[in-house]
Amino acid sequence: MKCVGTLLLLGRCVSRRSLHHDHRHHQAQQSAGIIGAPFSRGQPRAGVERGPDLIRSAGLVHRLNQQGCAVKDYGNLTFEEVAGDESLGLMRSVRAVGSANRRLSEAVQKVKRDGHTSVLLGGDHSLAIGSIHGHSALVGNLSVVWVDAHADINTPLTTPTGNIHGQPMSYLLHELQSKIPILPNFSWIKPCVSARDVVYIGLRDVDPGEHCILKLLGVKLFCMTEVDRLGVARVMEETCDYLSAKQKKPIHLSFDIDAIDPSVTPATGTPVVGGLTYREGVYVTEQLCQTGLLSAVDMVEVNPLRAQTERDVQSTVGTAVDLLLGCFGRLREGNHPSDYSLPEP
Ligand SMILES: [Mn+2]
Repeated sequence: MKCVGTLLLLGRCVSRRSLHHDHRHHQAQQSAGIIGAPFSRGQPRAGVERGPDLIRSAGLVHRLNQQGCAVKDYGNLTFEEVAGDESLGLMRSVRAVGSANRRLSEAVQKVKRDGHTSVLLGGDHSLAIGSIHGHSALVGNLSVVWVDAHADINTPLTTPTGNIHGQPMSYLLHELQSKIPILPNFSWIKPCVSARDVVYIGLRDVDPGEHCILKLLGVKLFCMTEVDRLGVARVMEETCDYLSAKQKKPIHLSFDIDAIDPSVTPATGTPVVGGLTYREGVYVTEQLCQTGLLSAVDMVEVNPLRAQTERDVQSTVGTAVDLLLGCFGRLREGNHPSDYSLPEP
């Protein structure tokens, strides 16, 4: 709902703003449960399995602690080789993707059971299957905010590439269940998200089958055209209004680093020009944090082997860290602990 028109609406906006303020304090006390998933079989480019350790070595845990956020690092998951994982038509590594995500789903369930906001460090975006499945298994119905250059909603039958990192949403949506063929190691996946509970931000490279699905299901989306037209502030206002219009559900943020413009985050497998700026990306995380509903975050597709220079890697990883800090209450105006006492001379 927009902040224009009647006094009634104005009153709503004021009260929502004061809610936001309360949530800042609440959110700063949320704890992060970090899971590393060094997994790359959802796409063909090596290197994305290095994401979790790179993001950690850029100081993620220390910096979260510094801003008053408790952290438990659950370490990296291990994924064994899956024997006899032959291609099924175009589809590659189906069994490996299925079993890795099953393991991830169980790990996310454990993190949620322990009371943390789950943080998945990928790995490629096929991991959203296990991350969202596990999150939903513990908290029930949830909203998904998918920030990505791509919609990742191809079915195994519409995919032009066979890469499962371009398909995770199709396995998760109730509405697409009848379009998904039986796949080995995928039978444990139960659709757990409704199309009306999904918001896309940053789209600019959408395949024909994906576009058909998005229109057919009426999925809420802010492609780069909408970001240009409305500005990121209104995009986030409309996103938060849309998600809280019905019942307020826990939010799952699935952030593909390729949503950000490749001039800032070039170290990724499928860069697309014309993306979100660093500031727009950080703004998205700040606003989602302030809803007080952020319950799980994925940060995926950081691939150092796709960079030209060490500086490219640092810019990409540093941006991933800053986006995660934004999810946990970092404000660009500055932060201070509630028990901070000014020194007296
Ligand atoms: Mn993606």
